[in-house]
Amino acid sequence: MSEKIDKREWRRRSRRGFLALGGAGVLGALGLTWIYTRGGMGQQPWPLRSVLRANERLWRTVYGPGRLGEGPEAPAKGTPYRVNGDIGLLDELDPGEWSLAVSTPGTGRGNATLTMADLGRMPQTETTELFRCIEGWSMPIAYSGVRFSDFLAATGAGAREGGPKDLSRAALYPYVGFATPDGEYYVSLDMESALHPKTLLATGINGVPLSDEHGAPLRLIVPVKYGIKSLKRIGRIFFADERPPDYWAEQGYDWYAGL
Ligand SMILES: Nc1nc2c(c(=O)[nH]1)N[C@H]1C(S)=C(S)[C@@H](COP(=O)(O)O)O[C@H]1N2
Ligand SMILES: [Mo]
Repeated sequence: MSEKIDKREWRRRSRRGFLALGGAGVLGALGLTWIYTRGGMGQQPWPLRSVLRANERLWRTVYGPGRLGEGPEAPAKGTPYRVNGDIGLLDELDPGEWSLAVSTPGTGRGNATLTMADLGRMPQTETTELFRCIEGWSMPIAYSGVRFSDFLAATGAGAREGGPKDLSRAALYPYVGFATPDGEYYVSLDMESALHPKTLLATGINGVPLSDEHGAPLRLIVPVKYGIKSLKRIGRIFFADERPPDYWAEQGYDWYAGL
């Protein structure tokens, strides 16, 4: 038997609903006020920061080194792609002057000054992936260069102990930092993301060498992270037990920046 609800009952119900909604709104507003008046951890109120931390844990467990599949189709050779960000690129760079400083603390090994010729002798990889910027655009790119994991194997950098070929987790520092030659732009990565097979020290994109504005002669491409981490014009790579400084994390962006 259907219950008959008369008009008065309806009015009562909708009034109750309206009050509940209003109450929820007030609670929501109080909640937001509460969130935004909490102290910061990094530049952010800690309740938000904790959410980012929880997200990071989630990404780490859901996506192992297998995250990202085959990737999109490679764009045709020479396809132009967007330029974004020029921090650390403002000085003229004389390609003949460029070198890469690598430092691994606590060992005699893994400290070196490398040239492009040195990188050219390491195994070369070509791959494609969607490159995503936090500003809300993305584009497929084909990029080539040296896998970061191959770079570690070839140089012995990043390892606390063990031979150059030893890439076991325990032997590696948990963090790696990158900086432009002038030190103006800098990022840091968790070692797991740095070792992703699609994380490259890139020398070319879409079949042509990097232009200056895209970070010549050597840049990072980390497709498991937003574009902020893909530092252009690498001057320095170093390893650490503590999270090295990160330009955008210092501005309050999520440090992990995973996707
Ligand atoms: N040195 C340096 N690297 C940088 C940036 C920057 O400002 N300076 N911007 C980052 C951001 S936010 C993005 S989206 C990508 C863009 O790379 P692209 O210009 O080659 O597309 O570079 C990243 N690497
Ligand atoms: Mo970006």
